[in-house]
Amino acid sequence: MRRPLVRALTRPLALAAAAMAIPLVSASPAASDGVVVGGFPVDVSVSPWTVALSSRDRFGGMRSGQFCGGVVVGPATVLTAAHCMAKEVLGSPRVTDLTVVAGRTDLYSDVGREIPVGEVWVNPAYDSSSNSGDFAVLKLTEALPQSSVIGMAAAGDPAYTPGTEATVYGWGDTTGIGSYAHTLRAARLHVLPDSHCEAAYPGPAEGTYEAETMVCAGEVRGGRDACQGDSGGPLVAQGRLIGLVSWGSGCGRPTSPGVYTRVSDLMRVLRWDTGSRESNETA
Ligand code: 4AZ
Repeated sequence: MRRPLVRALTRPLALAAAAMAIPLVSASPAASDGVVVGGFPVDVSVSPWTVALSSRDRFGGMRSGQFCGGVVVGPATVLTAAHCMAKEVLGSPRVTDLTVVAGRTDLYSDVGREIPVGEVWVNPAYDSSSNSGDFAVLKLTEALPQSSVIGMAAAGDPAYTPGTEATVYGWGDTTGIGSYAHTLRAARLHVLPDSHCEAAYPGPAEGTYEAETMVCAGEVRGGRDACQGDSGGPLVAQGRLIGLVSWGSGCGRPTSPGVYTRVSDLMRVLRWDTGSRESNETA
C-alpha cells in the first residue's frame, strides 16, 4: 500500500513557495484524521500553540469545522501535516474558508480566534504513498501573540532520545472508531526507539518507517496514541516540538506505535534558523 521512500528536498521555503501555486487543494469527506486515545482533557491555555484547522464549508459547523490539528511555530506561521491539505481531505474544488482556530478548548464554543489562512505551502517532497515529509506550512492573515509560539527541537536535541516523555494534543478520535472529541485532549507517551517502528512498519503493507524523516512514539503496551483527526497536531517533549501527528496502523495498538513527522528534518527542509522563531522565509 505504501511504497518505499523518497528523497528529502532542501528547497528554501521562500523559493519553493514562490514556485508553487499553493492552492488550498481539495479533498474527500471527513476521512481526515483524529487524535488522542487514552488521553485526558486539557485547557488550550496550557498548550496555546495547539490549534484546530477548520473549514465549515467542508466539514460543517458543529465542531467549529475542525478536521486536523496544527502547531503555531511563529506568530503568523502554523505547521500541519501535508496530508491534511490533500485533495482527498479538503475536497475538490478546494475549500475557500480554511481557517486556524486558536484559543478554543471546546469546539462547540466560539471562544478564541478564527484566523483565515492566507497561504498554504505543502512540502514538495511529501510522498503520499510513504508519508515521508508529511508537513505543510500555513501563513496566517493575522498574527498570534508570541506567547502562543512553541520552539522546535533541532537535530541532536535530547528531546528526541528514546525513553523521553512526550505529550500529544488534539481533538481527534478518542476511541479509534470515530468518536471525535469536541474538547481538547492530550496523551502522555514516550519517544520509542526507531527499531520499534521499523519492526512495526517494515514495508508496503503497513507502511514504511523512515527514521530520518519520522519519529516513533507511543507506549509499548499500547493504549495511548494519536488517532484520526489529530493529524498535524503537536508532539511535545521537554517543552519543545518534536513531531507532528502523521500516521500509524490503527490507534493505541501495542505493536503499532504512532508515527510523527520529525521536526528536525522539517527544519532542515525549511532551512529554519534555530536562533530565530520565524523561518528564513520571512527574513
Ligand atoms: C490518521 O488517520 C491517523 N495512531 C493519525 C495517527 C495515527 C493513526 C491514524 C496514529 O490521521
